[in-house]
Amino acid sequence: MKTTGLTALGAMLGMAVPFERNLLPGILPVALAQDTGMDLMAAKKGLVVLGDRPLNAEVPAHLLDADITPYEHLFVRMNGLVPQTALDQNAEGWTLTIDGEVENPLELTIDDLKTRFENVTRRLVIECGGNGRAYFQPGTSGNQWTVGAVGCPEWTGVRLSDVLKEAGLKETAVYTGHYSNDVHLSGDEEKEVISRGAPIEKIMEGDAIIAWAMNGEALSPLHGFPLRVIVPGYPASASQKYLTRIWIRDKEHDGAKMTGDSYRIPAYPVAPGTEVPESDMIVLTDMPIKSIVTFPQTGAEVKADEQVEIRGHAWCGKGDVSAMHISIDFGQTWQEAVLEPAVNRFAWQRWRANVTLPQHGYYEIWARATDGDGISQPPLSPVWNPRGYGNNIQHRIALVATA
Ligand SMILES: Nc1nc2c(c(=O)[nH]1)N[C@H]1C(S)=C(S)[C@@H](COP(=O)(O)O)O[C@H]1N2
Ligand SMILES: [Mo]
Repeated sequence: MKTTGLTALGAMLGMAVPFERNLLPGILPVALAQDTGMDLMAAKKGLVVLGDRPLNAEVPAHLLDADITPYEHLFVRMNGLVPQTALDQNAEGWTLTIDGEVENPLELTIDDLKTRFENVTRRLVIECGGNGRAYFQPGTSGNQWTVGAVGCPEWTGVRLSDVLKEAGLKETAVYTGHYSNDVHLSGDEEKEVISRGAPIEKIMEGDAIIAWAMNGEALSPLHGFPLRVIVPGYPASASQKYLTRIWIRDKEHDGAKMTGDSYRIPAYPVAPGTEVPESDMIVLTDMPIKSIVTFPQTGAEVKADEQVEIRGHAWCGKGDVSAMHISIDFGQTWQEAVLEPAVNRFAWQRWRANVTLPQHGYYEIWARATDGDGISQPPLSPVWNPRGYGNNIQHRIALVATA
């Protein structure tokens, strides 16, 4: 067989493809059809699938009512394909490498992590940087997430800061770079799917963890089996699943989806639709203050003149929600909700309010959280950015009051 001068497709298949010019873009050769992880969605309940290649699915607001988001109601965001090791739930020989700007590079087994470092269990919000993208005008490319690319499961693992202390950070250490073994959509094993990171300062605050369990069970194939990072407060793209390596960098990490306009926003506010030069784009870090109404379900019927409980969650990338308000009159007046304290830093906070709708008819509940700096969620989409990140527009639900 002649294997020289192959096209990219030929190289992938390992042989010439004589009629390649007839293959329309988007038609994947059967021989390359991979498992996209779609059958794993059977155990998810009520999610809205935005795409199957890569697999992306969000959660309707009313299914996010639990304090601890259960497996079946956690959103899924894949940039590539679920790796075979995860599909097989095979962690045999899995190691995590810590290298780069460290005194003692480490190669740790999962057992090493479990036994050599203090184990911690924390409720930590993960929210996709693009959650809310669907509300930007003009629209921006990417998954059209509405409100449900967020969740707050309970994670068990070790502090990433403890592991980095053991590795001994050099003076030159400034950023982490996260790696995994998921497969690029092209099937090309050489191509990185995603490799993002966080400033060392953020990691050394001690909130970021390397987790092996979610809600008391081993991580699932969709959520990073056998190890993942959780960098709470940051867009969840920093929370690498299927973690194999953390490369300590001497500069801002420049792995896949760290550069260009991926997870980056303009350094200054721009008018909607503006083309922003790459040099003026900066990495998206703390996610903005946000809240969600999880009960009642939008469209629910309630009785006029009777008290109804409205509830949901509030969270903030800086970790401090200071107040929660709701309005039943399209934002004319606001009532303060009762805001419960967080069980730990970066867990979402339950809020509740009782309202009485004065007469029969159509109402909306608008929800607005305020962060520790006094910054509240806007009633309209916040500052537009080319890729539609960080939209913390107030969540609204509809209620019908019957006489
Ligand atoms: N290895 C790997 N890690 C990843 C991703 C990915 O595609 N591959 N997606 C990231 C993004 S963009 C998000 S929003 C979260 C989603 O986490 P979840 O699927 O567990 O909800 O994982 C992050 N970690
Ligand atoms: Mo994401």
